[in-house]
Amino acid sequence: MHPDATSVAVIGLGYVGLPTAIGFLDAGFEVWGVDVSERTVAMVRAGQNPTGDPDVDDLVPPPGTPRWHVTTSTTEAVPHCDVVLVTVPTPVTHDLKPDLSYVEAAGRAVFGAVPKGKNTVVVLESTVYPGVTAETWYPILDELGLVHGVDVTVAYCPERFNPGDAAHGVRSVARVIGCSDASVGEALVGLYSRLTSEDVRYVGALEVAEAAKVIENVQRDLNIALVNELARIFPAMGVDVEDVLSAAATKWNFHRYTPGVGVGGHCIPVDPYYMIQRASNVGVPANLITAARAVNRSMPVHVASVIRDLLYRAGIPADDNRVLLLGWSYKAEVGDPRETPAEPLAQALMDMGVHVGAWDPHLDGGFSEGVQVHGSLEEAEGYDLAILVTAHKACLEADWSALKARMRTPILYDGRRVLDLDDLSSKGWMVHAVGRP
Ligand code: SAJ
Repeated sequence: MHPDATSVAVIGLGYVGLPTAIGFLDAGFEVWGVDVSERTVAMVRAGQNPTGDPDVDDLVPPPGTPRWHVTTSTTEAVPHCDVVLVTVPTPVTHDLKPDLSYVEAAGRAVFGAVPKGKNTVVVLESTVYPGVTAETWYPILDELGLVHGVDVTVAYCPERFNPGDAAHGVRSVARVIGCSDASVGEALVGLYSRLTSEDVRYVGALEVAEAAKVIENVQRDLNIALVNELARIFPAMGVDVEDVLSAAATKWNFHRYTPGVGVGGHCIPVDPYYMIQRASNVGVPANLITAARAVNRSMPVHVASVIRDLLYRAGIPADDNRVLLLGWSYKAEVGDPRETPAEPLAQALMDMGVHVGAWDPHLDGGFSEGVQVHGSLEEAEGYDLAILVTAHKACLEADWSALKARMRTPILYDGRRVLDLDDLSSKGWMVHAVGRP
């Protein structure tokens, strides 16, 4: 790879790929954006944002922007580029096994298009477990008769994108690079250093960079699981977990996390399964990682049972419970229902015969079957309990007095520990919260 590479292809124009492509364009590169979706390509070509991330709305280049090409054809884009970045999904299957089909398909399309002898550098950015890049892509190189280091060099640079957090966009986040060829690794340091103002370093083998990204999110899942487990223990002792966490947080190296109705998104609840799979492959149990996943996955059903009990103790007839979910998206200020805890929470309530309504100002769709969706909070009335599921600013700033007036019974459950319960109690709400006695 020429140290002064000037052209970059980005395969997959989703919530990571599109900002990455735009970032390299702004950094002065010739950029080819590729996506299999005609709809995505058409929207991007028209200067529109096909992702759910509002931070991208104003960033998509208008039609006719120089050095900016968007196509559905990998074959068309790759020959123009010194470096190809692959930012495709790496979800887990219904039985929680890693789904590497997108990585495989993208690799096959890219390697099938690299010019012989050009040593195109192909970088996987999607989150995978250690070993995936080599195990998935090297066999394709052999199959296509490509020589590593002559026709193509493979590298790994995990995306560290934080949806809804402009402060940690692609141009302001540290990166690590793994590659079997140190000179290519160092050349990629130069390339990514033109993208981001933060630290970029070559960390050695592919597996080191792959493992770093996975454990970043595994650690986060474990930390959240700890506070969620404490949120079940302390109320049973008559103690509010938030009081305990506030006290503990006075210690200089206590890292505070917040208990909630559950852990959603395409990163935190997913990446640990990659690590579990890899540990299983090498015959070493991942007991703690597995247990943390079980704790976080249990929260929505736990909260549903707490809510059912609250309704029972309030004397609401068991065959006529109505619960309103405030927020559905997995994360505040983001319109993304993937792995949202709202789904199992709503399902558990509906399985108990509860009528479930939902309102999320950031989502037009993605709600579970059977949930009554409200386009505006003003439409919601006659409920017995409202639960804050997603800490959207619009939820926090809702007209709580007006909502209370429309409730059949004014019971409020703060599922994210972000509300001023004393203030709401003074407004006549019967307040409860996760982790509170
Ligand atoms: N959550 C809690 N308690 C917490 C923190 C989060 O219950 O203390 C829940 C959230 O409500 C959400 C889920 O966990 O349902 C995930 O939240 P997140 O803040 O981790 O957001 P993500 O999933 O968008 O994670 C991304 C990740 N970024 C990358 O993978 C590049 C993660 O590594 C970042 O640490 C995280 O953003 C971030 O810092 O916000």
